[in-house]
Amino acid sequence: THNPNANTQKPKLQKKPEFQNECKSLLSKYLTDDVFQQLNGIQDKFGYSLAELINSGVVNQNSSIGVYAGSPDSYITFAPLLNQIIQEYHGYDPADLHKSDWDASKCNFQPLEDQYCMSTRIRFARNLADFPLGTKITKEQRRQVENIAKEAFQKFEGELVGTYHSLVNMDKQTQKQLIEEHYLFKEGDKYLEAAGLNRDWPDGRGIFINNLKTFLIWVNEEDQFRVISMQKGGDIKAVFSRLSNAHTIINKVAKFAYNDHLGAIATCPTNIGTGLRASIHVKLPLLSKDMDTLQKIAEKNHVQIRGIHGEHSESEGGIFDVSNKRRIGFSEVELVHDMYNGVKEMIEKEKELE
Ligand code: ADP
Ligand code: CIR
Repeated sequence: THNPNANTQKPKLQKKPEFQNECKSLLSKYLTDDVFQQLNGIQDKFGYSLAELINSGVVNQNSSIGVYAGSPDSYITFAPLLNQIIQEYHGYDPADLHKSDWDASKCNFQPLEDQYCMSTRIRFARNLADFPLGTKITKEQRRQVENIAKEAFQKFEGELVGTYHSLVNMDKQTQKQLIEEHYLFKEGDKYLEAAGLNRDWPDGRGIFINNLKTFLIWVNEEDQFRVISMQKGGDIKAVFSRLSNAHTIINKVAKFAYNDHLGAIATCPTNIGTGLRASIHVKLPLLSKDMDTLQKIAEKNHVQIRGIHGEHSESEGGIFDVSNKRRIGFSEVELVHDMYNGVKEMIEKEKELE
């Protein structure tokens, strides 16, 4: 079925798109007349154009970022726009080098209290080298990615052993329940839709779930791989250790798009580098009545506040998803510390109000 908002832009735009006054996206800030003139009409190595790169932020004027890459090469071809977005979001410069450190023994902090911490989740995003990203991938290539993923999952051992569930074969009730329980990605995201990321849905999409339901891999959603470790409570070190182990293993069985400057390549520039988002669902019923203070603590600690059902959702019952905002320029261990520091300070503030 044809969707009018899907990414069917022509390679060259007639004129620079307009942004409403209320539009606060980084796209609207950095797509100046000069940048537009420079990039309009050119394409990356996979044929991805500026029109495609920016469509989501043009269609969805309430975007916070507004762009999605089409391939690893988009970051080079469209650098005059993307470098500025990356600089503002992560504080990362074009000459900086990516850092990585998965040593879980460096997370030597006390588990945060389960009374406040409902659950902890850490994920990283990856995409295969030699393929376009999900925005530009063909149906056939998407199926190839899924097959590579399924073969890789066969090699998991111990705690990571589990089952792959294709979305094509999943009944609606199971899908709904997995989404509500925070395991599965949602369906019909309008930002992804406008970027062409929902084409051929649900073909080629699915989720791997280990037997203990503590380790998951999303296949062919916004990124080709989202590798996730999660469990109830606030034991960040346990969640990180499991993910670190999985990271070692999955790198042996799949070749991911990566370079020394950008680290792991992601579809959204917010996810380049480590691709790591460490979050806690933290319960702050009193502090939630003072959002200014909560936001101040978040900014100071470089953490982002999301609602209970993920990005662009609302909080319920004073529970927030608090996660590291930056994903590059700092190692995995350091970014987990950002999240820890932010959540810890929020809990301390909550206790003062009790
Ligand atoms: P991501 O950026 O990792 O894709 P989203 O914001 O889209 O994350 O959220 C994906 C799902 O993960 C949602 O259901 C969200 O509620 C869930 N989630 C995120 N953090 C946690 C957490 N700490 N505990 C439980 N579920 C979580
Ligand atoms: C937006 O621009 O709002 C969406 N395309 C989502 C951006 C990713 N959000 C984030 O902060 N990591």
